[in-house]
Amino acid sequence: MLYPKLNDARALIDLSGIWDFKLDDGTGFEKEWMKKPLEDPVKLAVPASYNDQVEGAAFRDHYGWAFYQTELVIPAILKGQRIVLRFGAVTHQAKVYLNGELLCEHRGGFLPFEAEIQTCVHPGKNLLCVAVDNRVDYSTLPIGNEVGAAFFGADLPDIPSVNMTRQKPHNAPNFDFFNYAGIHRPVKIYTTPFSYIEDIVLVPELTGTEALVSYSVSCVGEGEVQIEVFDEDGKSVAKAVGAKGVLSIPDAHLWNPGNAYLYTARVSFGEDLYEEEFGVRTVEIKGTKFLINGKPFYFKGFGKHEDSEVHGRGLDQAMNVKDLSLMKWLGANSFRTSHYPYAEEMMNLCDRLGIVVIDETPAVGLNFGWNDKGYAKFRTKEHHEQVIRDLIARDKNHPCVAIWSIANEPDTEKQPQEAHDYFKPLYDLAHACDPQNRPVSLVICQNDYTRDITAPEMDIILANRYYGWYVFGGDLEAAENAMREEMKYWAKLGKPWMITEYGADTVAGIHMATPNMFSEEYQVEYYKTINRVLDECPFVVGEQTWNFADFATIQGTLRVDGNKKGMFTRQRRPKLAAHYFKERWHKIPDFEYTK
Ligand code: GCB
Repeated sequence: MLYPKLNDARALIDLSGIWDFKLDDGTGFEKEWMKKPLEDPVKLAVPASYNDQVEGAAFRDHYGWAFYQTELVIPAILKGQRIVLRFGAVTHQAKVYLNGELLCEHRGGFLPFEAEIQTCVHPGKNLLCVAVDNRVDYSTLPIGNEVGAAFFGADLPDIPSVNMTRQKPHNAPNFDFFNYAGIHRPVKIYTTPFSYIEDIVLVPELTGTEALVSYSVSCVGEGEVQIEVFDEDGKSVAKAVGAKGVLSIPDAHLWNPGNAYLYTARVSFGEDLYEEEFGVRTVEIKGTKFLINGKPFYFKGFGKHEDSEVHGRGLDQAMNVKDLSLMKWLGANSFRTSHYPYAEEMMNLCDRLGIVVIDETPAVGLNFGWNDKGYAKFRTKEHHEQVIRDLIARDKNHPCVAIWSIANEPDTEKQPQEAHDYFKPLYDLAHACDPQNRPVSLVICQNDYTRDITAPEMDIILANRYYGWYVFGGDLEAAENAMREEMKYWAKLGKPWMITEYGADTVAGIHMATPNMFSEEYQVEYYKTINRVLDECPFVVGEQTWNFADFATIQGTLRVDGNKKGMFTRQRRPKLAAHYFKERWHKIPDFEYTK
């Protein structure tokens, strides 16, 4: 799906701003709130999560639907054009109404969707209403618990003598980040002529210094496709006619981590025009090495969240710029979009700045306790397939994307065969969807790794490990031994391996000469300990710490004002560990760290 852009052929209107908003009291659909202006609405900013914009537990802890409204004025000059209403992301489920009529529905809170509206709008003011549902359960991604405890002990297990009834239904997320909801990314209107460019696929390959870029353009209507590639100086370097073909760029500039170079493919079709940026770079696995442009790459960076004060999970462009600036300051070169696809604006920034991205689906929480039905209880398969298709359709041309992660920490151990039967087809699907055929994997959790038959079938092992925190917390000697022991197992597999999460909750400002857990010194000692083991293993291709910054979570006995494993506070102030990594990562080259 193409990102909406303004150009000679296409108009673009951003509907960001202050909208009317009302939490559903259970009667919203029955009383048809979508048909007339909301009564007594509050004013809310779009895009942003609704939870932290207004005081009160009703907003923070809302369960179910909420209604957004704004007036939509379509300028008369857009007449004669195809007009599309596009949402960057609405979390988790949306029903969109235009002038009281249902226009479209969408499931899944982290990917774009759009609908043509030229036949549903009239001159002057139109009423746009978006109903948003924040409920998570065994059919959604991410997963919400339907029975039993929420993540990290927010609920007690059933005790017969205790009245366990809650007053109100509530979400029980099976994931460790606050279940923010709302219109999280920009809402835009764009136009195209009626014969238009629907999609563009670009696949670069290298032969010596020449880049061969296979392209295909899908269009609707009548016209001829013309494509021309420009370099960063605006010089034309290749062109072709026809919907499919191969473009040759002699002496191509490569897109490299930390040193990005972007070409622009200018595509025209009849009256329509679209410019897609792309990079010439290859990604490939050979033995235990992860190669970018044919050279062994070492990932240095983070698991992140889209999370900031007040905005919640809503697009915060200044924070995105700041985060990538802090990564450069540290000598980091990569991050994972844990635990859902990030905003397109962030992906564009990573392309521009040469940050390597592990692009993850929202499949988090596919795990279970010993006594329940395991995989049989999840109703996610088709939705999971859909998000893989949609994520790759959205991000396929981004040079920053190096790996697709189809899930975070699913249970691959207690029911190994069931896990395999669930994930292997999804792995195959991801490969089939990606025109660039990038490596595909899933992120495994700390468990009895010898029982896991799913991870070894992935292209690269992505592993979250918490020796020294959840396992042997406070005993770094035991943590080091256990980590070293485990790595002997992975050494035999003959695949590249990277640590995608390791970390220790750290409250900024707690200092100790003899470090205890939660102190800034313990976080540093913890990382030094695990890094010692990583540095011994030539098949390790990267280290991504958990987390880039402190972030909001559900309330519970294991979380003190959120998850504190950040290397930065939620306000992006560095903890001691940031200075340790700054020194370490500036010494570790992007390429050929391990021979
Ligand atoms: C994990 C999860 C991540 C949590 C983290 C933690 O393994 O993947 O979502 O936030 O552990 O801090 O416990």
